[in-house]
Amino acid sequence: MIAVGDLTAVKQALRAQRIETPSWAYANSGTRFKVFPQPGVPRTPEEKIADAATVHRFTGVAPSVALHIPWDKVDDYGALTAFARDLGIEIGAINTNVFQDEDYKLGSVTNPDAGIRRKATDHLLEAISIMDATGSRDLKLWFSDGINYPGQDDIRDRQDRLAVALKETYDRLGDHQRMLLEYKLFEPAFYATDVPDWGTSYAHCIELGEKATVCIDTGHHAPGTNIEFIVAFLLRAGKLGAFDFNSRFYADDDLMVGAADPFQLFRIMYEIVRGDALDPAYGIAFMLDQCHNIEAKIPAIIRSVMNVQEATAKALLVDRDALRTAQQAGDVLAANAVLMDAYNTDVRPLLAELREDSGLDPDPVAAYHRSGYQEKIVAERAGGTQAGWGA
Ligand code: PSV
Ligand code: MN
Ligand code: MN
Repeated sequence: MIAVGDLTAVKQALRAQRIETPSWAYANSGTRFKVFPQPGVPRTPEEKIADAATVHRFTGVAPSVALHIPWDKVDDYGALTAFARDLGIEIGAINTNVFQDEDYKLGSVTNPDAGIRRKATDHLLEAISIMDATGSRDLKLWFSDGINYPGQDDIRDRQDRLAVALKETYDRLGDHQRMLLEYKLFEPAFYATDVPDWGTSYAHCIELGEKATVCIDTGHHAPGTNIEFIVAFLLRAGKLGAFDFNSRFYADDDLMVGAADPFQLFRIMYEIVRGDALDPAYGIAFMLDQCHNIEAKIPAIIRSVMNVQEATAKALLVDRDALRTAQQAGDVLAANAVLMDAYNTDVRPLLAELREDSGLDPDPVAAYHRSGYQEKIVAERAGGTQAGWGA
């Protein structure tokens, strides 16, 4: 059982929690086989921002939206920022795209062709100029770079090329800007990816300096990888900068966070709580990186935000004193039981109460369905755009 005094701190932490939603999750998406268009999806960056603001309106904890360049390219980023602010949200991380151009067939910043490397690096620099206009703190880098066949290119030279591009980009960052380096085991490269794992990302970030940190996308690991270990390690090293949350059953499935393995999400959030890293002031960006190919998008994103909140609430309910005592005593079963007690607590009433205290509907998905927003966007928007993949 949880003492009432503890609950006050739990509620306070949950109230302060922030989750960023991605612009591309609001747009049409699919697999390499088929994109199933949905009525009412956004046609412009402004409409994606409006949907993100709607998610924030019903959840109260999603006050920023990540953009993806060039999918969200506009002429005036200052105006776009003002537009977002008028709707009550901020523009968050700027995601770069050096994977959808013919030139990048053999890689972007690791391409053997210096001219193509220049073009890719220039795109990263351009993204920082966009950050200057939007006031964004984070530049998020994901590289599809890699090779498909042994011998195709020199693995070590590619690391050198990567380091050069990262350094030039890092040096362009302003005082209050950061670089998030995301890793991914495979896909689209199937033999050797240039940033395949947290260790590679970590090593480059160490070389670059304190403004470079690792982004953990929960879908980017080999099956069975202990992600909470990575979280604990990077927190200890001061190098965890962000999460891209999503769920996977097989590969980079981009399903709703907490859908495939809510227990894993709880274990991750426990390490965050253990590291006192939940508060936005600590500096970790908790972002979603998902695609809603067959389910309704806005309700799925609201649900995802709620799933993160539920895992977080359970993590906050872990009796850390009891856990420490059991661990120190070497009482394996008692220690495990402390964790499981928290995980098995139904936190939905607590979160419902918290929402009501903040003037929100206790059931954000139901409130969204009642709001008429979906009907409005279906009526107003004809021919929504595609997120970018799966064309
Ligand atoms: C591709 O795997 C990817 O899903 C990465 O996770 C990026 O974060 C995302 O696309 C947006 O570029
Ligand atoms: Mn990602
Ligand atoms: Mn991904």
